[in-house]
Amino acid sequence: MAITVYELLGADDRRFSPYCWRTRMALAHKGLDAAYVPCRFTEKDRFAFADYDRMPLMTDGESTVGDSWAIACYLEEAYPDRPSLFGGAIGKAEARFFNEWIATLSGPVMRMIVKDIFDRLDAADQPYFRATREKRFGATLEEMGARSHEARPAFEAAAAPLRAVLAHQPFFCGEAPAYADYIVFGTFQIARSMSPLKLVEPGDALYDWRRRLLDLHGALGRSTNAYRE
Ligand SMILES: N[C@@H](CCC(=O)N[C@@H](CS)C(=O)NCC(=O)O)C(=O)O
Repeated sequence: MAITVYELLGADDRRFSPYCWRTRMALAHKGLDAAYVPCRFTEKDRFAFADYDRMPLMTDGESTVGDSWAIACYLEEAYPDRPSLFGGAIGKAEARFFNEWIATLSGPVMRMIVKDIFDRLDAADQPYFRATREKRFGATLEEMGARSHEARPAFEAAAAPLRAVLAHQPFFCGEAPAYADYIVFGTFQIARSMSPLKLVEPGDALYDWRRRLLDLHGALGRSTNAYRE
């Protein structure tokens, strides 16, 4: 069966959606090939058949699945003989926690880089992004950019338990990476591909973890245009 994923596209072929990165890594973890259809915010008509207006959206034969968590659950059920994304029911329940908790980390990251994202979108997408994000944040993108440093303490507070875990094990899922790692990785990928801001520096356990994630699956994470290692 052929798998197709509709994923978000920025300028210069940047694949920057944190949710789409979760799906990319999940498919690679399962060893499944997929055809990727890059879509800008203003090109959602490409998947109008789906009655779903977000990315990632995946089709697999007759199945159409939207939402990165739903896709991960689908892949785990549809391809049980491939490497597991969750490692069983307990791991799935814990990954679900990560799926909700990640907003604690990604919220501050978005506040730090939202203007940078705007700057690296295709011009056709910028008016839509400005209108929707200024409404969401209740501030102009320029105001958000000028105050980006104010979100740093919230990012560091969210990063603290992640660093504490990495003092004991190389991945959030233990000795080997799995879906909870990919959830966190997506947030680092949007920053890495769309902003010059350094979220983590060498010497930080999170930097080393991110490097391990970037090396995975044939260095899939490095396949997008980005600012740095
Ligand atoms: N809960 C969804 C969220 C997906 C989502 O919000 N994707 C963004 C891209 S990062 C999107 O498609 N946004 C479309 C828009 O803002 O119009 C998931 O986990 O996949």
